[in-house]
Amino acid sequence: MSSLTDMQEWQVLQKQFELEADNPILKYFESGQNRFARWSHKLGGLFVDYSKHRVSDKTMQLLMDLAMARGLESSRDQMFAGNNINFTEDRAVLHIALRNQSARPIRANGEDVMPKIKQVLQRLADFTDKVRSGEWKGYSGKKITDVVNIGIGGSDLGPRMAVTALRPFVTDKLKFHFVANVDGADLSNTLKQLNPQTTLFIVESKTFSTQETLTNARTARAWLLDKLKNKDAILKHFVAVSVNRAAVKEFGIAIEHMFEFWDWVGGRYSLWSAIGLPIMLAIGSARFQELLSGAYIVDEHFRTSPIAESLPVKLAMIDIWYVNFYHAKSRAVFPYSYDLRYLPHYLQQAEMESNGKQVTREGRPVDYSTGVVSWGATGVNSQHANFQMLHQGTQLVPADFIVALQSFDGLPDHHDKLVSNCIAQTEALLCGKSEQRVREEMQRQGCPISEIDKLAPHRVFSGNRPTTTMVLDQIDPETLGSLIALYEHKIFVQGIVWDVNSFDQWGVELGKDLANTVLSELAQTSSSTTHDASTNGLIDYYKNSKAEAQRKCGPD
Ligand code: G6Q
Repeated sequence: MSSLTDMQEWQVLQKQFELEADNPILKYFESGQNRFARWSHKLGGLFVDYSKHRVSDKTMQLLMDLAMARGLESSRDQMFAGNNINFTEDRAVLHIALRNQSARPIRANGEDVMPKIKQVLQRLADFTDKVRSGEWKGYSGKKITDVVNIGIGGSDLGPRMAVTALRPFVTDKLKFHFVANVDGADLSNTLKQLNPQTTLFIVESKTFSTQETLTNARTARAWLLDKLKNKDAILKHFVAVSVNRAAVKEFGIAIEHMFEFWDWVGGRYSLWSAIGLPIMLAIGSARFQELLSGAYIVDEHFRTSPIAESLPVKLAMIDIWYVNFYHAKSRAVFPYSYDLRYLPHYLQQAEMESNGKQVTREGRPVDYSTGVVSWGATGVNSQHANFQMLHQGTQLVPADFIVALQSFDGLPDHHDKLVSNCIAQTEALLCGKSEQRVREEMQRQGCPISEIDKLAPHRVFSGNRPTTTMVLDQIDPETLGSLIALYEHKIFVQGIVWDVNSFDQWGVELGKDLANTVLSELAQTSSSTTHDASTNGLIDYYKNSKAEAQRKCGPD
């Protein structure tokens, strides 16, 4: 047994599970319990209802006992104090410093990081003002009309999600494009839409060594030089965001056009840093500040609240209840918002890359699940696609439903329908539909008994399927900042309970190494022999097919 499953608090929870696993959630709503009021929380522009869960008051208390026993308070304090909690990379984890709105210094390796954060923020704001006002001109003297972000993973998903989510706040003077995939289709399709004289490329890469990003950036640079015929054009059309000054310089981007961030900002936690430049260009520096302020509201709640009153802790522990006791294999998020359509992708990276780990912080294999498959898509589209399995499938899939009180589109009829669908789905998942009710309905519709017998079982919904509903005042920078920070801290709490390092990503690094190894072999004419038989076979199959195609197309 591991130190987690060996703990008394864990074993008490296991017994509690045996007692309560099949309890209907509806029982917790019985009169006098006031559960909706007690199991919901208003934090900044977020209202979170976590009452529709298979968690009793007693279970919640035991989950909190476990969180306390895992030393959550001191781990949280260590993060805020700038200790090197990402110990496999010997780094602090300070995305919280990027949105610190107080005068409180935050130190990494003894140095207060706040002055340099403010300095870079000011440079970003100055640059943003110049581009948005048209003062920043392209090489031929024209204003910028299109911004292309070239980056992948943490250097893509955050800006892409936020620029899309904040559509009503985005300037109509600039069009935003995001290129991530090394598949040439991504870049070439984007380039087709662009005028080189009015395009600004932002190359975002923490390391500035990522194959996909550098390949896209080099091709974009070649395209620009081909069109504008002068290498000085790069100065006006390329800026970089990175921690790696030398590589940026070598690429040919002037250091004064590089915006810095630091090794204590993890890629998937970086949208608050200079990686947020596309967001700032889109919504302006004042609105970007609101995004940071929104996150700060949640940071302060997490930093100062007692564990038992902390919203991210509660949400984290509810998930742990499903993952480790019900053995749920996935969790889902359904934004009832077209603008939030990239949120499930963003959260998928945040959750799966942070906690998809197989050893404890001491390096011992875990004997419990450390995460789930995180997935999702927009409501209502999901209702017409994957919700069938949520309602009647055999897997337990706890789900977050996200919706806003206000829409910006001036179509109230649409918005009421959107909201009603969201609420109705959580009700249906909770309440289900019994066989008796199905039969009564069919009888009222005049169905013959033979048909009722045949069809009733297919129309039954077992219900008791858990959901959290998050109602945003509106999808604005501040509320989005709060929402993302809430998920970030939830992920942090889970990492502490599971005893994993949530802030490294050796699985991603592996892909980066392997890609270059295979690539070098694709250029060789001899057969591959250094891999397993399947990998050798695939490499040879590709090389031989490509050679054959070239022979056919070549001069005859
Ligand atoms: C995020 C990961 C990963 C990373 C990308 C891009 O936490 O580390 O998604 O962001 O691999 O890396 P670069 O920014 O270094 O290009």
